[in-house]
Amino acid sequence: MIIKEVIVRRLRMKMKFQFTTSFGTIEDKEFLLIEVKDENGNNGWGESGAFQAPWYTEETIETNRHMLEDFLIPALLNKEIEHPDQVSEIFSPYKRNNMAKAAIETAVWDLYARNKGIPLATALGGMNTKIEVGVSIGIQDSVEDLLRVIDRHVNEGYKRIKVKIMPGWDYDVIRKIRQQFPTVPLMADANSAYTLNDIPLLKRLDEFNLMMIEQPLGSDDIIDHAQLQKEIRTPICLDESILSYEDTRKAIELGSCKIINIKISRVGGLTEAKRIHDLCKEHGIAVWCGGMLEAGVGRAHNIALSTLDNFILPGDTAGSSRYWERDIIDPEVVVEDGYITVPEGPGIGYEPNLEIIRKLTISEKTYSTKSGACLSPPE
Ligand code: OSB
Ligand code: MG
Repeated sequence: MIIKEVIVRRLRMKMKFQFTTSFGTIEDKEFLLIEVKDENGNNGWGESGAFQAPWYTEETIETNRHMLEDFLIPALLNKEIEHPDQVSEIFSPYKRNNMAKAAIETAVWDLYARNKGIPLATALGGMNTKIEVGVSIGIQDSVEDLLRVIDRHVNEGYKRIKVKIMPGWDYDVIRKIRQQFPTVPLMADANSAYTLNDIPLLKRLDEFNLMMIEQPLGSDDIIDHAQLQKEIRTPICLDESILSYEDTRKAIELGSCKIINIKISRVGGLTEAKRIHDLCKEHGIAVWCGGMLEAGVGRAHNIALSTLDNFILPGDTAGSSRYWERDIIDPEVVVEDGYITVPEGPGIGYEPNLEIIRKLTISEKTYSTKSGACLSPPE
């Protein structure tokens, strides 16, 4: 296939709740939606995980737009592509900017699977027909509020509860959760809020039988995490500090974690996500699929990836109705008894709803060879 046209849309979507983490609060969601079209007019869809501010990684919607417009789209347009694995090759001269890369690489994967008439999950080598999901719950105004939100999600059937923690919202909060929910599969995500000075506190969390603690230390660290893992029984899961296969290899070698949260956007696309998955499997490191509060297209990619066999822990890919009044895909993502049934249609298996997408679009730009809007990439 040959990519002849790329449409970059910026959408604004109202979230049903504010999402507070140790790094800040996300209210309404803005993100880039990418549509690629091939020489036959067939299309594929991708979504960027970048937020408005660089508080999870260094990327933002604007840095993504810049990377896409000035480098990634020009590098891709008019190239003959036999397999989506080639896209990360084509992008390799450009350093990092993983979310910008993933947004368009995932769209090419969708297009490829649609053209083959197979589900994206199948194109990736995934076999699971349903995936187990949990829910990630932000910091609330009070512990009582948090307990109510947890109760609601446990009753909805979610298979594990993840709560965000930060200094001042940690030990006592988890203790109260455990009092009310002694056996619920529970984990905590610190988004980098602690340092090695907090080892005594992090050790005390061992008494709550958490499934894991996610990214307790520096967002770029794998050294201190290795030291911490020696001191605590709770398995460490890395999120922010794993940006590539190479990061994964080093973290495993150092013993920095026992579990990895794979996010397609953070690692630069599905090809890299799959490589990380395979390496973890080889080393007995369990993985699960993280989330970026995605709308339907990004959510659909997460579901397809989660069908690979080492995704043995519940992911953060909750149902559409948890986030949105109305998602941008048909059908919406439905969670039943803690499971999502993997769609069987071609590509991501959900249809982006153009009428809804148009209503949410705040800007849109089309790139094609004809428009001449692109700088040429280095040869
Ligand atoms: O650390 O996993 C995280 C959302 C935004 C940025 C970082 C994270 C998260 C989540 C939400 O935990 C997961 C989701 O429901 O999509
Ligand atoms: Mg996290």
